Amino acid sequence: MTTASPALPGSPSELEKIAMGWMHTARFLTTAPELHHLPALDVPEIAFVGRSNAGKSTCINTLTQQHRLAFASKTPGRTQSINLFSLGKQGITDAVLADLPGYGYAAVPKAAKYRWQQVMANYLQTRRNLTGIVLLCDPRLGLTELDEILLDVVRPRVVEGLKFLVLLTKSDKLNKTEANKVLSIVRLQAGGGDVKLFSALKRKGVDEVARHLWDWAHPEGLEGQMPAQNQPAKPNPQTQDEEPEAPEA
Ligand SMILES: Nc1nc2c(ncn2[C@@H]2O[C@H](COP(=O)(O)OP(=O)(O)OP(=O)(O)O)[C@@H](O)[C@H]2O)c(=O)[nH]1
Ligand SMILES: [Mg+2]
Repeated sequence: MTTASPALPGSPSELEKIAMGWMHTARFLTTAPELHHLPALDVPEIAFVGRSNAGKSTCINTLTQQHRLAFASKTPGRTQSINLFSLGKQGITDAVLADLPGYGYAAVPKAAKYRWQQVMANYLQTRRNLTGIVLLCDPRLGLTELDEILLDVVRPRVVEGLKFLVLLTKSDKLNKTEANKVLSIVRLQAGGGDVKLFSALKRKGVDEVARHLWDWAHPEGLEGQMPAQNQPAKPNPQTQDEEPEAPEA
């Protein structure tokens, strides 16, 4: 393994750089207006959820360093389907990001609102490969009633190990005192879960969040990332009498 050179204060660490490179591999996979249109996948999936206009699509574009990957707009309700983006070097998908339509947009007709709430609750409760949820929240609104409902929906899965991160987006709109205040309030509301400040505009928290998501998708760490020629030789199964033993944790 290569030894990481010490990072200068404020500069991205070696792992953050790896995570940003990984994020940059993002490419469009598919769009699904309903749950049953989503392909069954066996790689970790990370969903971006939150109120309409919270900055989900912009956050994905910022993390992936691609301006037009996800549709972002001043008009709330811009994202109307579940959009999946593949991540992984050399065209090999090792994780997927999911950009979800936002909730809470007043101008959406009641029936459409209800339908979407059902689709989202279903997605969050049943998507088998869902590994982590990033809940984006405008810190000037804080966690709203609809966000609390979402927290209730996902709580049983979080208890079972689903990863969870709250991002306070548009933090460029707050001064330091306001930011610290909302950070501690939302930390309490989120029951001690991870809460971070984020700004697409000022690029605040970008490297750190990329690293966080990389960790979610690569629980085996850098060791699992070694190129094949550096890994210990695998026994040829055709020359084995028995099943190979599971690698040690
Ligand atoms: N100042 C500032 N504006 C932001 C930031 N992130 C997003 N925005 C703006 O917020 C608006 C909504 O952003 P989107 O990314 O489309 O929001 P969304 O959550 O995907 O919205 P829906 O698709 O409607 O659910 C756009 O005008 C963005 O430019 C940020 O960090 N700072
Ligand atoms: Mg969007």
